[in-house]
Amino acid sequence: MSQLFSQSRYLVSAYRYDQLPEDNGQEIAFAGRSNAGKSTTINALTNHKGLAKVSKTPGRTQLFNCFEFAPNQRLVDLPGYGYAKVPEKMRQHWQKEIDYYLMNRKSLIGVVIIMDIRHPMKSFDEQMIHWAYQSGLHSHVLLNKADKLSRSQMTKALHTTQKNIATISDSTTCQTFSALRKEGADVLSNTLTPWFKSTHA
Ligand SMILES: Nc1nc2c(ncn2[C@@H]2O[C@H](COP(=O)(O)OP(=O)(O)OP(=O)(O)O)[C@@H](O)[C@H]2O)c(=O)[nH]1
Ligand SMILES: [Mg+2]
Repeated sequence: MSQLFSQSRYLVSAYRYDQLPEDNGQEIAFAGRSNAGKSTTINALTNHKGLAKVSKTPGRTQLFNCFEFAPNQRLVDLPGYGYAKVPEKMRQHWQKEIDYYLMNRKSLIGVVIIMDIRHPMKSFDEQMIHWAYQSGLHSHVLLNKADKLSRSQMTKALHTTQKNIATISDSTTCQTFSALRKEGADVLSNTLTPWFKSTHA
């Protein structure tokens, strides 16, 4: 497994786009519905339990949380989308900030889209894949919480999702994953490492 992400450290949390680190270097964003496991995935990838805050309460990540694993190379944990219980004002705020971030962030080179394997390809997920493809960004889908399914259900979900993705994008990759058990962390790490152009790729 690539060790690229194991030196990650917490950098900053931003409530607004203009509080993010300077827009240089390269970064990838972790996007997905609230509670899909974005923060747990960052912890599995970096092998740092507790680096990104995990909660049983959906809507927990209400900031852009930035982690740096090498000079000017970052992982960004985005607030979850689509959680109805988040107050309307907060939802609007985040919709606006995330949209602005996705449209304007020059250092953004790719997105990891995290879905609950039991409920994949919701409307926002599809939009994110479509947008990444159109924008020429790298994109990788994680079917997370695979530990909740049997092997055959898991394989079926993977094939169905791959077929659905192919109707939107021919460059988006997809894998099954369990952030909780770190199953698939090596595949994830090996997929993301070549996205970063540098001496360690
Ligand atoms: N069974 C199982 N549970 C998981 C897995 N990954 C995350 N969880 C659980 O799902 C819940 C949400 O995980 P988070 O990582 O906080 O999810 P998030 O997408 O960051 O959520 P927000 O920050 O609210 O958008 C927690 O209770 C995790 O322990 C997994 O692979 N398997
Ligand atoms: Mg989170």
